[in-house]
This record gives sequence, C-alpha cells and structure tokens, in this order.
Amino acid sequence: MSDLASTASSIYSQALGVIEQVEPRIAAATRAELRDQRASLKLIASENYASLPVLMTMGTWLSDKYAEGTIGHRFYAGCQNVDTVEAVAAEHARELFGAEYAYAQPHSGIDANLVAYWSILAHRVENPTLERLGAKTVNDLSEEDWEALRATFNAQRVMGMALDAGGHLTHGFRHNISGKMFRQLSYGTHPETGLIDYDKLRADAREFKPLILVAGYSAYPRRVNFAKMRDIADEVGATLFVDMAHFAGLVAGKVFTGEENPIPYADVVATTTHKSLRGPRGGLVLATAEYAPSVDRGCPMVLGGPLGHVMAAKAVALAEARQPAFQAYAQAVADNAKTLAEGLRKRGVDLVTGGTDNHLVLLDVGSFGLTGRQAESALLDAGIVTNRNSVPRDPNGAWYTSGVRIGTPALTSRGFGAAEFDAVAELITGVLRATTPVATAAGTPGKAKYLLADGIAERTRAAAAELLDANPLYPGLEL
Ligand code: DSN
Repeated sequence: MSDLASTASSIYSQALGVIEQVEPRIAAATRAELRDQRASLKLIASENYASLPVLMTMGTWLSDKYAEGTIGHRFYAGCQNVDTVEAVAAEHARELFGAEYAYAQPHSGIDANLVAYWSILAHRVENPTLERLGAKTVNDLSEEDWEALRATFNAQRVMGMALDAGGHLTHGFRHNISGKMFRQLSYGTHPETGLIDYDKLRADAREFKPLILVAGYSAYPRRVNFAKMRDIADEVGATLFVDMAHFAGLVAGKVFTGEENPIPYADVVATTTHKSLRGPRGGLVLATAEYAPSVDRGCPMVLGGPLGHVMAAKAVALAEARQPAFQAYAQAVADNAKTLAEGLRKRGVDLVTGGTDNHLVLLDVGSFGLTGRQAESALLDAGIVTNRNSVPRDPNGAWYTSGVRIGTPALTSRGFGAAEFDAVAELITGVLRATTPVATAAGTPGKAKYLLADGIAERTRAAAAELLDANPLYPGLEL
C-alpha cells in the first residue's frame, strides 16, 4: 500500500468512526458511495474523481470562517488565513490558464456564470450609467434613476447555444434566472453537419445585437473556434463570455490550444472545478484586467460567504493540474473519447455529429427504438452510469429525450485506456440492443418503461467488474 493510501485509510476510517457516533446513517451513506463509485462504470461527462489530497483538504476548519468580500477587503475581522488560501488558489488559476485575473470564490458552475453575467452588467451598463450621472455608487442615485437603471439591466440581450444543441440552462433559458434577467436568442447547430454554423450565428448576432455572446456547452461533442466567436462579438459590440465548465481540464492540459483555447479571446471565462479539471465541487471565474474589478464584486453581490475549505481544495487541485502528468491525463481523456466514439460507431450506434473531438460523446438512441430515459435506466441496471440528454431538434423533449451523453474524464482518472474504452463501447452497445421499450396500455411505445433481456445486466456488471478491478479507485484505500 502506498504511503498516501495508508494515511488516507487511517484518516477516513477514524473520521467515519467518529461520524458514526453522531449520525450513523451519514457514515453508512459515505461508505456506500465509495463502494458504488468503485463498482460502476462512471461515464457521466461532468463527473470525475478528485485526488485524495483534494478530498482531504475539504475537511477542515477553514469551513468555519466567514470571509465575505475579497482578498484584503473583507466584511469580517480575522480573515488573514482565508486571504492566503484564496490568493494561492487565484495564483494557481492565473498561472495554469494564463489569465490576467482569477476569482476563486464561486460555489458552483451556476454561481460562476452568475458572477460573470453580473460583472459584465456592472462593467458595461452600471458603471457607464453612474459615470454619466456623476454618481459614485448606486446609493447616490435618485429613486427615478435607480428604477431606470434596473429596467436597463433587464432589457439586455444574451446570445447562447440552444439547449438541445448542447448549451446550458444558464445561457439564457427561461428555467434559469439568466432567462429572467435577459432577453435571449439561441444559436443552434447545422442540421446536416451538427456543427456550430458560424455564418448563421454571425448573421443572427448582427440582427439581435447581444450585449453578451456566450460560447461554451455541456453536451456538444466538438471543439469551438473562439477566434471566430471573438470576431463575431467584436463585430456586434458584444462581450465574449465563455463557459468552459465542461472542458476546462482540456484547456488546462493544453489539449485545446490556439483558436480552441478560450482564454486569449474571451473577456470573461467561467468554469466549474470538479469536471474535467478534477478538483473539488466548485466554480472559478477568469477575466481580463479590464473586467477584473467587476468580477471581484461577486461576493456579496451574487455569492454568499466564500467556502475557505473548498477554495483551499481548489488551490491543491490547480497545483496538481500544473504538473506535467495532468497534460498526459487531459490528452488521454480526449484520445479515449475518440476510441469510445469509434467503438460505438463501428457497432452501429448513431452519434450526434458522427463522433467527438473533446471529452464527450452524444448517442442518439432513437435507432434502438428507445428514449434517452429508457436507455439511461437500462444502462444503470447494468452498472453503467450515464445521463440522458436532448439531441438537436429532439422529438422526445427535454425530459424523456432521445440521447445519452457519456464522457471519459472519470474512467480515464482510473487508468482506463483504449482497450478498456473499446470494451466499454461493446458493453454499452450490448445493453442497448438487449433493451426493448414497453408499450403503453393504448399500445403505443412508452417513453419510460423498458425490458432488459434476461441475464444481460448481470453479464455486463461482471464484465465491467473485471475492467474496474484492474483499474481500482483510490487503490489501497481500505475502510
Ligand atoms: N450538471 C452539469 C452537467 O452535467 O453538464 C452542468 O450543469
């Protein structure tokens, strides 16, 4: 057993023993989660396994300190250690991504996106209004001017990727506060190629004239050309905001370089830290020096008190991501996604855009006669954890869907390579072929119920166990 595994075994065994004394159900659920994660093929494109040092860093008394405000400028006394933690996390983020400014406080990806939006509104709308009216802060405005400014916020326009093309709810959709804050126009993908249609996007942007052009996705299996996005934003006077929550690890690992690296092109970039970046659950905002003062107002403008223990874990994860091994990991994530896509394609599975050049693959399961929900559930029965997802122009809507999204970051962290991912493609195809939809009482195909052929779940779990046992999660950690 390695020194780290032996230390972690001892720390976690003792800690869970202590927790057990207070609330045994929580100790049991924590142990069960490790068992479940060890025993399943985790293919959710947005999940990963943080390292033991990252996990350990989250369990400390840094959690107990209030530190609203920003480094060196807090609303509470005694924040010197949280200042250090936040400064180290921000320094690693700036160095890793080559960004002018980094803000480590956001608690999640949605929070990071909200900080980004409000900082852009502050920079583009609020600050010029204050200047025009000769006011220092919004408190100096008359009731009338304040109401006028509030109405101006709400009249701003955002253009982002359509949800069924792979965009995220926070890119201006009605089910998210971003859709209530802004008027929104979506850009989709080309009906034949499935790729972003930059010419159409440019033409639509000329008409719509957004304040903010959002680039980024959570279910688009291809790379984005951020130089083209910058050009379009400049042409219409928009701020370019990139949501790289999904692919931050590929940027950090230098798989996305040149025009595929958003940092040199965007004004503001937001990300999560727990997906391909493999850190703790949380968010991060990067910005140019021009936008930095507005981003720095994120707490308390949008965010509650920063989570010192999580910012500390972000610093540890970002330090890990600056090591050469992380570049090898990120390249393997992309290579494995190609292998997985090819393995599925050659076995007859329809893939949106025909393949991938990032970390995710989007299966269209319509040709199996299944909805995404049926496929997701059948795969789960067989120990394969995925999530259903809309495909472009999805006939089954956003709840049942026609797609399943799978990604390689987590299993690549376990050490899976080309042979393992080809075997995973075989297992997925086998389960989809062995699943039949159950008709409703009226005789029409149901969208939720399904039947899995006898024995397939057990056989798939057994085959998966061989792959998983050969690539253990937290090897040597015993509880
Ligand atoms: N939940 C993330 C994902 O799965 O893509 C985005 O919010």
